[in-house]
Parts: sequence; structure tokens; C-alpha cells
Amino acid sequence: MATVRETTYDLLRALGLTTVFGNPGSTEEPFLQDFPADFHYVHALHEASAVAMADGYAQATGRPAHVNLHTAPGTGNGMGNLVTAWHNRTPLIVSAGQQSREMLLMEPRLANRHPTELPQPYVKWSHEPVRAQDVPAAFMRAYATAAQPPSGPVYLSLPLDDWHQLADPPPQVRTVATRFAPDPRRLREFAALLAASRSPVLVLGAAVDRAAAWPVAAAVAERLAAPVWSAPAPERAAFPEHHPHYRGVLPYAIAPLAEKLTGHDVVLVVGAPVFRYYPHVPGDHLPPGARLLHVTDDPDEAARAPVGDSLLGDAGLTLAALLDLLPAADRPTPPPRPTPEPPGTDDPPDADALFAALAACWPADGVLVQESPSNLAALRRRLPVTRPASYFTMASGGLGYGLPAAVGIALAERDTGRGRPVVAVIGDGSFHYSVQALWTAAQLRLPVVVLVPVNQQYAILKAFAELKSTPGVPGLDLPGLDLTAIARGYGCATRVVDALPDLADALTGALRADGPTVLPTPISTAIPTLL
Ligand SMILES: Cc1ncc(C[n+]2csc(CCOP(=O)(O)OP(=O)(O)O)c2C)c(N)n1
Repeated sequence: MATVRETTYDLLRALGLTTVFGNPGSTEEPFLQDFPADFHYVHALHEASAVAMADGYAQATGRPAHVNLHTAPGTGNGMGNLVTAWHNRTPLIVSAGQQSREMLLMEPRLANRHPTELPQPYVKWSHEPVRAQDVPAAFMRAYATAAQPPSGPVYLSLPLDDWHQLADPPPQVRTVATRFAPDPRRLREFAALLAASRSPVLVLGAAVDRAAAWPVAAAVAERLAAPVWSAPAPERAAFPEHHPHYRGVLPYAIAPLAEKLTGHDVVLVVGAPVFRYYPHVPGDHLPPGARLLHVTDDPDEAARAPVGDSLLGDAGLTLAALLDLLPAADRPTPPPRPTPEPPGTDDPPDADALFAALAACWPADGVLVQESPSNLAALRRRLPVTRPASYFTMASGGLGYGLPAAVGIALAERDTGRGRPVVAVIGDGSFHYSVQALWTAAQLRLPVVVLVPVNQQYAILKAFAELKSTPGVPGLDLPGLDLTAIARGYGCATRVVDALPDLADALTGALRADGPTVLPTPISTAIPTLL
């Protein structure tokens, strides 16, 4: 007779979940004992890194990923990036150890007191099996729940004495749908409104990229002769950013966003919230006379939109179905976007000049991971994303995602055999939230490049304080940090890029290395404006 542990490993194998990200503790050891040779345990030194690595891996492989955390404290440490996984729509199966059932009544050390409540509300489903024999089937349900739309993280709390129990017969290995098509009648209404529109505009979000739908998005934009904006603060790029219809990323405040849409009568939003606002700049959500049509696979996202009519459906399937119904528009194509001015030549450079230099030596198939808050606008302006599934950041606003996510993405690039180079641009503040991910990259010999614009401050918070008139906030400067020593301590190569002409050589060398390289690059301390 098989044990719960054996039956669970067989199921994980059948589901293709043979990579386990984690940080082990006593409550996980009975699960991890005699770790099978066909599984890969990716050791993170902190749970925040484990969760974000798994998130990056899941997004880059396009499949759910499994992360194993240490009971309540490990879950707590992973929570910030669980919040991010929720907003990123990443199908993550988070399992966590729990103390022995026999002792739970008296709450021993490391008992998870309210295990199903602890990760709420940032999981789709949270469960502690009622019997040890339910553990394998709970994994099956967790997998199905995480993968089905809207995809997202789930949580299993697993008592450590369950693993040696005798199992029931194994659960059936099931498959579930990961996308669904829109209601045909409502779809026709949307198509009719678009066809009758005088001046439609498209606003596209990360779900378009998750659905591998760039070509159909471009075909719809061309059919409608409509300009295309990226939804504010997107976690992935949704459209070829060198396409003549592309306009840029919408601002993330109410009034400035509506202002950019002025002149349009129909705004078609696909695969993004309406909208991911950040600083409060009050105003109308839409320009006068405009009507918003919202396509999303998440009923909750549709319900909380302040304006617009919604259609539930997968971004790619819905765009394809719309394309079939739309006649070619009889209007000129939108005028091309002005090319940005040449960057300045100050020393130290500003972010704009740094990213212009980065764009000049960017590897064609490079994957960009971004967590550099005040420099985001400059980065997105200077380095257009021209290939699908090659730009990743956090949807949540929580720091500590980008660095470990880049490590998970680089591992996925290796495991899938795609081998695309991964470059993370991480602010010198953001760098420290999950910095220990560097060690995992070094141990796995992943050639991730981490470019750190060093401004020795939390510049975006200074910009926010300026916007909101809150002077005198403490804790916004970052003196006395030695990034080179820190990176070396975790086993990385480093090179300080003191002069922009050195960047190309530093980047090319780092991409050829057999391990991670950190490139601290001093930049101007001038504070970019927030809007
Ligand atoms: C987990 C978490 N803690 C704190 C913050 C608040 N916060 C937002 S941006 C920021 C500073 C980021 O600094 P840095 O990476 O150097 O980027 P810069 O703003 O200087 O471009 C902080 C602390 C956050 N977003 N997430």
C-alpha cells in the first residue's frame, strides 16, 4: 500500500510539478525526505524569494508552479509576494507545513493557528485537509483552482504527520480549461458599438500577453485603425511597442488618464483592470461622451470598475472573435508617435540616458524584469518591448518581487531550452527586499544580469511626498550601502558602470558569464516627477 507521500509525489509528477521552490523547516521535512531524483528543489534563503521565483517560473513556463513554505512564519515571510502573485494572476500552489495533528489542540511551537485564514484574502482557495488521506486529492483541487480563470495562488496547510499515513487510491489526474470564450450575443453588441464608433481606442493589459494574443491584438487595432495604449502600470507588455499604432503606457491617476483618451468615443479595454490607479488625482474616469467596453476573464474585476460595460472572456479568444465580426474601418491610421529627443549628457547620467544606452546594446531576444519605481517611465519610453512574454514586473506595487522573479524566469528559460537572456533593472532601494535571491542564482549558475540604477534614495517616495505636499518624511535616503560587497557575498560577479560607454561591454560580458552579475550604475539624484 502506498503512503500519502508516495501518492502525492506521483500526482505532482503527473501534473508536471517536479520543480519545488522553497525554504525548508521541520514541519516540511517529512514531505521533503528522500527527495526524488526526478524532482528539483530550488532552495531560496527566504520565503519572499521562494514565492517570487515560483511566480516568475510559472509565468515564463506558462504553467502552474509549486512553492513549499514553512508553516505560519514562512507563510508570513512569503506574504508580500503572495499579494503580488494574486494581482499578477499567477497560478501558484503554495503548500506549507503544519504541526502534527496529534498536538494541534494545544497549539505547540510552529503550529499554524488559523492556517486557512492566514493567507487570505490573497489566495483563491485555502485548505487544510480533514484527513491525511485527502492530501493528494487536495493537491489536485489546488491545481485545478489555481489554473482556472481568473488564475491565481492557492494555499494548502499540511500537517507533518500526514505524509507517512497509508493513502487511499490515488485521485484521478484531471485537466481543466484555462480560458473561456465570450457570450456570442454580448460579443456582437460590443462589435457593433466598435464598428459604429467614430474614433475608437484600445487599452490593453497583461492578460493579452498571458493569452499569447499580440498578433490578434495588432490585427484588431489595424482593422479599427485605432491607436493602442498600454493600461496603467501593467505587469506584462500587451502589444508590440514599436508598432505604429502604439501610443505608450497610460498614466495611473484618474484625471491624467482620462485626459489621454480625449477625443475618443469608444474605449475598448482588454485584459486589464479599469483602471490600476495609484496617486489620487480626482476627475472624471473618462473624457466627455466616451463609452468604455471592458473585456476581462475576472467577474470581480468587471464588477469593481467605476465605469463601462463588461464582457467576460479570455483576452485572446475575445479579440479573435471580435476580429471576425469587425469590418475594416474607413479612416486614416493614427499618426505616428513622435520619437523621443536624444538623451542628455549629464554626469552622472539621468535614468533616461542610462536606458537609452541600455536600449542601444539590448539583446534582441532579451527578457526585461523591472522594479525601479521612479525610473519606470524613462525605462518604458527608451526601451520598447517588441516581443511577447519578455517584460515582467509586479502588478501589486509591493517591492521585493523583481529580483527573485528574474531568477525564476532565468531558470524557466534554461528548463524550457529557450535560453533567452534575462536582464533585471532593480532600483537600489528595491534591490534589498529579496536580495538573497542572488544566492540561488549563483548556486544555479544562472546568467541573470541585475542592472541597479543607484540614486541612493527612495526617489519615488520623494516624488509622492512632493505631489501630496507631505514634507519632512523620514527614511527616504539610502547612504552607506555597498552593493558590490553584498552581491559578492552572495556569490555574484559585479562591475560598477561608472561611465555609460562601458555599459555595452559590461552587459555583453555578463550575459556570457555562467552565473549572475550585478551592475551598480550611479545615476543622477534629481527626482523625476510622478505623473
Ligand atoms: C514591500 C514594500 N515596502 C515598501 C514600499 C514603499 N516603496 C515604494 S517605492 C519605494 C522606494 C524604491 O526605491 P528604489 O528601488 O531605489 O527606486 P527609486 O524610487 O529610487 O527609483 C518604497 C520604499 C513598497 N512599495 N513595497
